[in-house]
Formats: sequence, structure tokens, C-alpha cells
Amino acid sequence: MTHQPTVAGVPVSGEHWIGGRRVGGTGRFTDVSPIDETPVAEISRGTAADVDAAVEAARTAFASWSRTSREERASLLHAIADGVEKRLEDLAIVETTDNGALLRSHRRGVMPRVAHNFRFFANWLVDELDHPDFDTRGHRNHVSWDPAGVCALVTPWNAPLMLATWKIAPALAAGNTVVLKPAEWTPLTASLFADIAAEAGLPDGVFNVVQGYGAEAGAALVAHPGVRRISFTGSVPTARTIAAAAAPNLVPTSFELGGKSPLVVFADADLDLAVDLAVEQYDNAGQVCLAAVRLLVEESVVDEFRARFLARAAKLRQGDPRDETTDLGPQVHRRQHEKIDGFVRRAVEAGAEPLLGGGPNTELGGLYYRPTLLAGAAEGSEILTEEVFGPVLTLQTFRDEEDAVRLANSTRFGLAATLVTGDESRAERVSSRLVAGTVWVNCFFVRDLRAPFGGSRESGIGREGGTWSFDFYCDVKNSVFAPREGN
Ligand code: TXE
Repeated sequence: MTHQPTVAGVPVSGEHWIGGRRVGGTGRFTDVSPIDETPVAEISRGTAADVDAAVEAARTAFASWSRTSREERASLLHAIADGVEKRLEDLAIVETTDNGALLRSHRRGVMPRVAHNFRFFANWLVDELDHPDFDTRGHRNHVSWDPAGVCALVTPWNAPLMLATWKIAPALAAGNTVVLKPAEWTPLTASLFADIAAEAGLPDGVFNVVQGYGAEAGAALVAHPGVRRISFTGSVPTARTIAAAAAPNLVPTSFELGGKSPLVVFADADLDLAVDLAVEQYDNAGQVCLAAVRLLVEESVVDEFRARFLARAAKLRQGDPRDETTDLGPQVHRRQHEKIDGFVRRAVEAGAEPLLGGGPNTELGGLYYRPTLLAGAAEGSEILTEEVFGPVLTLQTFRDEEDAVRLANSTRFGLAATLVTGDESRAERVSSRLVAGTVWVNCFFVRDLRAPFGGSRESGIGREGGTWSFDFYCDVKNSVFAPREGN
């Protein structure tokens, strides 16, 4: 009998989940917790053969799942949400152990939202999806939302289950079947989720997981001719590789990629609010695609802003993410930790000044990086244009509204932007000129699943949420019915 690993007493599995069964595969690699860099579980290293088996299982299951009624699918999605809520504590501790994000956020924010993702798309499917029929010279147009087929979902490590379920829930709601390839650094909640979905009654083969490395399992999945949709959240270079792999099969892709979002603070802003919003950007140790990492502050208030920011940031507590009082945990992996440090070192060598942090937290050791604020970086320099994906913010000033818009739009990305201003007409004016999928005014991270979410420029292709998700996961069909004789 093989040894079943556990995390805080919760049994976990690193095996694939194919056709409703655990499948071990041939090779293995070790999953390590970023909290203390200790091994957690052995993970199956997926191959092209594992991907073939998963796509085949999904294809077989599609025949009947795609014909279930909307009500039936919605009720299964609600049952999955119930299961997530029942096992919320297990999911929270496993996710924290695997990716190092705060346990309290997983308990109170992230995992409840995982359940909500299923309820939302279940309700949307039943209550919101349809357009009313419309008439063309007596002919009735009817738009239907046909499931597309097998969906390949490739997901990252910064919010593993949360980001995966933004994709899984609408894909299943639409009547598709799924093969998920979770990030190799955070494989465990996908596996736990497979148990929950099976217990909820999801038929075998409707949801499958192939574990493993991106260049192996991921690459085989996105190039597979049996796949009809690819949805990916991750880095820009990987998106380019996936786009090339999808091209020969002409498979529609949805990409949610990186960002370098600005937080623009005007002199008329409530500065305490601006500081709170700025400090919030250290959440999840800065590993958030949306994070407003470029603090752009109007010249006349920058001294005051800086002083209040440093006083507030000094209170942040860094440490074990399982501790309720911790604000910042570790980075997810040694590779990311080193990458962040490289960005900061090069910025300082090029003349930036660390006003806060500026290196690893040597007291904690391991993968803990100090919350950092850099000022004085040259416009166009690496630290102001490349995604760092760590607890590293930069501070710049602007002269006036025109200058603020210019700086805010001065990267290759366009995911989000946050404005802090007391002037409503300025908020409208500036937000209309920003290149961003989401603009927040005097707030941050308010997310409604009815709204489109995604990025412009190199931040992505497509939008997720409400209708936009169904647009992607369905083959939308228009049927035109001639008038009945005698009518
Ligand atoms: O991402 P990758 P990495 C950004 C962030 C971070 C950087 C690198 O800047 O520092 O990306 O992170 C799978 N075919 N974001 O290297 O490689 C991989 O196994 C198919 C932003 O971890 O994009 C994993 O499951 N799949 C971001 C997933 O892609 C492949 C979240 C993401 O990994 C593949 C994460 C291939 N050839 C990183 N190569 C966000 N938008 O939130 C890799 N993968």
C-alpha cells in the first residue's frame, strides 16, 4: 500500500484524477511548502500519455454531460459549492501549506469565493443567460449556447483553487468537460477539489486533473487536438507558447496574464484612504496580478503620503501564514524569491532608493521577502515596467492630470488601475483615458462576477465573468425559424 500524505491531518493526493479515478502515472516530483521549505507530497509528473487519457475521458463524458438540462447542471454546481463549504477548513489549510498565502484569507475570503463561483455560474445559467428571441421580417431568431467540448484549463500558483474555479465553474455550467493542469508548485487543492466534485455527484470524466510540469503535461494538453477551448492564467511568455500551440487546431484561447497596475493619488484625495489602499498592495506577499504596484502621487502631497505610508507599513507583521496575526507570508517558491531579489538589486544598482525593505527578511530566513518601497527609479527602467510579482512597490510623482495619465499608461500591460481622488468628474475623466480592464475609484479589489474581468495589451485576451465566460465556453448559435403557415 502506498503511503497517503497528509497536511495538518487532511489526507492529500498528488496523483492525477482521470475518468473518476486516481491515476499514479510514471514519474514523480516533490511538492514543497514555502512556509519552511519542507516536502509535503510526491506529485505525479504528467506525460503526453496521461494527457491523452484525460482528454479521452473528458471526450467520452461530454456525450452525456453536454445533454443534461441546465437545471440538472445548476443543481450539481450548487452541490459542489455545498461540498466546498463543508470542507472549507481542509481546503484553507492545504492551500496555505502549498502556496504560503494567509490562512485567514483562505478561510474568510478565498474559499467562500470558491463556493460562490459555483453558485454564481449555476444561477446565471438558469436565470440570466438567454437573450429574448427577436424578429426579422416575421422570422424568429433564437440564440442558443451550445457547449464547446473539452476545455483545457491551465492555472497558476498565486491563488490556485480560486483562479481554477473561475474557469471550472462556467466551463461545467455551459455543459463542457474539463481537463485541469494546476501549477506544479501548488497541486494539492485541485486534487482535493476532485474528491469534492465526485462526492457531489459529478459524473466520472466530466472533471479531470493532470498534474505535472508546464513544459510537459501543460504543453501536451494545450496542443491536444481533442481540446476545444484553452483558458490560461499565468505569464506572458507562457501565453505566447500556448497561443502558438493552439494555432494549428484553431482553438479559442482566453488569457489572463500579468500586470503593472498604477495607484494614482491626486492631491485632492483622502490621503489616509490612499495609504490604506497602497499598503493593501502587499497582500498575498505581492503575488497578485491586479496589484497596483506603481504608486503615482501628485507632487504637492508626496511628502505627506510617504510619511503616512511608511508609518502604516511599519506595522505590517511578516511571518508564518497560518498565524492569525500575520499580514505577509513567504513567497511561493525559491525561484520567485530569487527573481524578486534580482529585480530589487538591479533597481538599486541603477539608482533607485529603498525607502522600505529592499531585501529578504533574514530574521525569518527561507522565502520571506521584506515589504519594499523603491523611489527614484528612472522612467522606463526595468523596475517600473516589468512585473515583479512580489511585495515590491515603487513611488513616482506626477505634475498634473495629463502627466498622471501618461505615467499610468506607460507600460506594456493594461490589467487594472486604481484612482484616489475627491473629485468625481476627474475620476470619470481620468478613468476613461486609462488602458485597463478594471478601474477602481477610491477602492480596490471589489469584484462582482457579473462584471468582465481581464486585461488589455499584454495583460491578456478575453474577459471572464457573467456573459463573457459563457461567450467563451460556448459555441453560440443563431437559429432562424420561418413564420408558420397561416400565421
Ligand atoms: O508562470 P507560468 P510562472 C507571472 C508573474 C510570475 C511569472 C512567472 O510575473 O513571476 O508569471 O511565473 C503552466 N504549456 N504570473 O513561471 O509559466 C505552468 O505549469 C502549457 C502572473 O509560474 O505562466 C502553470 O500551471 N502550460 C500570473 C501555469 O502555466 C504551461 C500568475 C503558469 O505558469 C507551459 C502566475 C507550457 N509550455 C504567474 N509552461 C497571473 N496572471 O496572475 C508553463 N505552463
